[in-house]
Amino acid sequence: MIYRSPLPDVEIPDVTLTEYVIGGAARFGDAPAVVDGVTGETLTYAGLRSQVGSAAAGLAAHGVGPGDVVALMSHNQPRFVVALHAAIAAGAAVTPINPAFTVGEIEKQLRLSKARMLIAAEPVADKALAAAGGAEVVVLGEHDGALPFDALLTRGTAPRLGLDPATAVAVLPFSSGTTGTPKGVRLTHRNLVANLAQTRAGWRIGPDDVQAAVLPFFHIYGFTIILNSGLLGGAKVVTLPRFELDGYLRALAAHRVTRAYFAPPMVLALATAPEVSGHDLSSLRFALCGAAPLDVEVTERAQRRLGCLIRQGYGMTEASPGTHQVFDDEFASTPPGSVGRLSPNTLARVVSPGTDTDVAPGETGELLVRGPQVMAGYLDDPGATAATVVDGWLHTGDLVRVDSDGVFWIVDRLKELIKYKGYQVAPAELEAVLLTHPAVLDAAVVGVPHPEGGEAPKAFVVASAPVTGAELMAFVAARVAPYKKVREVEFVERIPKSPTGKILRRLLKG
Ligand code: 4UV
Repeated sequence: MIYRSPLPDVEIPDVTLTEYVIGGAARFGDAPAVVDGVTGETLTYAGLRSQVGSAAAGLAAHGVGPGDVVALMSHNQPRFVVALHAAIAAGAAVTPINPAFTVGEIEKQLRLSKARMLIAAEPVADKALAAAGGAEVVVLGEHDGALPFDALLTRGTAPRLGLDPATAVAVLPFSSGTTGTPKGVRLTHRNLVANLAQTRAGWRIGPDDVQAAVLPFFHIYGFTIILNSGLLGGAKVVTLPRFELDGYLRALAAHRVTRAYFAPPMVLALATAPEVSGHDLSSLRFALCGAAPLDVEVTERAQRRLGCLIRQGYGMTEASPGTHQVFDDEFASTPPGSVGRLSPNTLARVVSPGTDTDVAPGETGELLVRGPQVMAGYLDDPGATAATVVDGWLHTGDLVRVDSDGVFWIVDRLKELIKYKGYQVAPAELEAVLLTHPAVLDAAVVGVPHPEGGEAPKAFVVASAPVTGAELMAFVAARVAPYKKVREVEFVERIPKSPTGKILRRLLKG
């Protein structure tokens, strides 16, 4: 049983990501493209196009070209956008790094991605320099020991490269997928162009739109759905470096934001905070929440306060990310709590987990998706790729059901991935850290409910020497970004495992 989109297939232009996203920027001229919601610094479409061209020429003159990987580590700001598209226009693949990472985590991503250059925001330049190894550090601003990004701006224009959009990797975000530690996700130009074209079929984003961009561009939701969809449509994208309720509400009102994008903790804050009523949010006509489950009752409370419907988005890094959409034309009629219907050019199956057998319509099963947005594969990991994309079908690791209108509902997560505030936390990564502690003989990490994060990591530990839970939590916290912290420890006699040594996480979740 194969499910299809209600929309006809769309044509996918045979161009690079940057050509697609800002190739038409000339049409929007001096209209604002990206505005820093804190400083007010504004990059117009004409300015974006010319800065991307000259920085791409500078990067090319500096030796960056096809086959290279450039790492980009920054909060949301207009310079992120210039650096991103300049590196892509120079022919490189960009691997985005979370600026909250520790030096050890940055080193690891640089090593795995084989990045030759690390472009970093000024506030995280010291970490970048400490982690860089053989990679050259370029700073968005100025910082001792790093090449200023502006020094790369030349009078030239982007080189003509003849890249094949179908095979050249444009972006290399990291995701743990259904199992194991984070892996580079090879997203080609075609994957990303396809997802933008698919998304555009369901959403009319135009020059009159203003998109609030607080969710990070280094994550695929911020990257494709907020930033690049906005630029493709000619909208104004207003960047904020982090979510802080009052500043966020002020930005929504001051910029007359029309389209807002949330992760569940933001909706929770909006549902409960009295401040919301003090701001004029009458410009809002679309609000989307995704990246983790969202409670329907919380949704209803938040949308009453906002005066705007909130619907859910769903996708995953490995699908560039969108596979489903609540279309603009069906926004009000799509039930809250669902993730809408299939995007164009996308097929889905719902199977009994671990088998290739379709479940009956309306029954719960694992979602498999297929379409031009599905990744080319994991970097240097053919085993994980073969286990995740089988005969072209991406195994999402999510349990879903489909109703008789073709509307999908995410029911549960089958895969081991933990989502803290929508951010990926890979249990295998935390287990590896715990196992380096001298008093830890064995460890397993699972997600448990958490009031702010939705869920958070809890460690089950077999100790070989006296140690406290607080000591182990501090040990992990010193080595990982704050959102990955282990927030609970339970000591056990042994970790339940299958005969092949696989941790039986469901037993630990209770
Ligand atoms: O790989 P990733 O970190 O990717 C994402 C992508 C999020 C979005 C959000 C809005 C969109 O419109 C869109 O296209 C993509 O988070 O994590 C993927 C996993 O996150 C869970 C699910 O387990 C995915 O496999 N997830 C994402 N959205 C939802 C969700 C949701 N609405 N409800 C429940 N779980």
